[in-house]
Amino acid sequence: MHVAVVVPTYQEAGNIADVCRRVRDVLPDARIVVVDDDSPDGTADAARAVGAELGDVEVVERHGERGLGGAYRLGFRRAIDAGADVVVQMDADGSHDAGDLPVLVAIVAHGADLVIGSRYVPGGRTVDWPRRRQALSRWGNRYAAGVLGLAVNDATAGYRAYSTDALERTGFEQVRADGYGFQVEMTHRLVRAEGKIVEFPITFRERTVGRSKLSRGIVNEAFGLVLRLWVADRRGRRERRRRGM
Ligand SMILES: Nc1nc2c(ncn2[C@@H]2O[C@H](COP(=O)(O)OP(=O)(O)O)[C@@H](O)[C@H]2O)c(=O)[nH]1
Ligand SMILES: [Mg+2]
Repeated sequence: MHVAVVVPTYQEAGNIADVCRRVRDVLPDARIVVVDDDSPDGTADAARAVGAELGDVEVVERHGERGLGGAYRLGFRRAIDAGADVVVQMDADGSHDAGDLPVLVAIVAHGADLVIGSRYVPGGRTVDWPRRRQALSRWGNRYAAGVLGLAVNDATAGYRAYSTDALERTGFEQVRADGYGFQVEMTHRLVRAEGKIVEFPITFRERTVGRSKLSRGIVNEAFGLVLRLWVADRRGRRERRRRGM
């Protein structure tokens, strides 16, 4: 079972070495794919330096482009091309505990299409998040799941593992959404495809180094995206009814 861990980075020079070391400690055979968007703080160089020490760290640099969605699309493709059976996505800032990796991977190995490291199932939590941030994430998730009927508690989560087969079936390269919207749209695609989704409780810790890059604009984009997906679902249902399916 080949595992690749895709880590998108923007301005994470102070974090990237630690996260790569932690991943290597728990999954000695995993490939690490860092996707950096030309961070001015030298994140890519820091990633290459730690890669030289650890081995099997691929540093992919995008120039003149920003955005989490694009970084994931490219990182996933690289991971699949390198032969991964399981593709994990993980933040660089220490919010996601590498200690959870073995169980996330094991759940996929046992047949799940997607396992979400979830803050909003019993046992899951967020630590050191300001109340406002917590409320926004909690209600954003209720809104997305409620409107789209997702039956997933943490559709915006960025700590996940996909089976490569399921990932290919989602057509992830067609997803245009960015930021939290990317996570929601990927979840929506898998739910519609009747994929087997498992939520595993995690503790999400606010970063201690650097700062968040996900802005108000990204949040608003995700709200609009949910409505667009809802409209598309309705259209699809009507179309199928008309064709008598
Ligand atoms: N490649 C790339 N990575 C990004 C971008 N924006 C955020 N990231 C990375 O995505 C992860 C999550 O972003 P972060 O700012 O911590 O979001 P938050 O945890 O929701 O506050 C981190 O590893 C970031 O470095 C981007 O535009 N491009
Ligand atoms: Mg973060």
